[in-house]
Amino acid sequence: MKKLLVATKNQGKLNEFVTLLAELPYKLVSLNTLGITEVVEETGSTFYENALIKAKTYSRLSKMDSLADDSGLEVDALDGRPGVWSSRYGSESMSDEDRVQLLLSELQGVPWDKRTARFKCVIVLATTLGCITTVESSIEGFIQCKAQGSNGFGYDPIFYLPESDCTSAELATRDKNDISHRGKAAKQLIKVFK
Ligand code: ITT
Repeated sequence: MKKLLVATKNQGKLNEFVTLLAELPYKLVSLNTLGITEVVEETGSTFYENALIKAKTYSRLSKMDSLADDSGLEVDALDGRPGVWSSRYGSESMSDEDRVQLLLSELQGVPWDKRTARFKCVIVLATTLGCITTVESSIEGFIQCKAQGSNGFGYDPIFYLPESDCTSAELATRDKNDISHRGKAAKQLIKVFK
């Protein structure tokens, strides 16, 4: 079976990709499995640029077809922040929980109708032959005032989904994958493979 590197250091993303791409006729391998520890600097100013940097660099390092995801949360009341800085929001040493609290403090006093936000995800697939494929998607929601739920990762506990009437951390993995930015982008990628 052909191998495909899912090039992420984020365990939450990796877990989601393993489920999302299960139907592909590829054996998915992770950076950990390959012992690749290089940290790729995300110097781009868009999700696409960063996903491209990660996919190309890890494909070169692994000599394998590789996919990378660059994603994040855009909050309208913060002019789109943290955006591409979502995993580096605050300081690099902060935990997901610390970042959630920082975001909540920045939004203190912002009324519900102004707490609109979206998760965006760009996935780039870079093959060893230099072929680049890009898919992207997003999901709209609101930043609620306190964290709820323990599934998922990152900002899931404060991302309220009106159609589900709960946060994305309260959704079962399968339900999050059905509607999430990453889930919808991954479905497009599967179509490309087919
Ligand atoms: P890799 O670059 O190694 O893939 P990363 O976590 O640094 O890992 P990004 O630069 O793409 O990845 O940052 C994505 C951040 O956006 C992630 O760390 C979360 O804070 C947030 N995020 C993205 N998708 C999310 C999701 O489905 N649920 C919650 N938070 C998410």
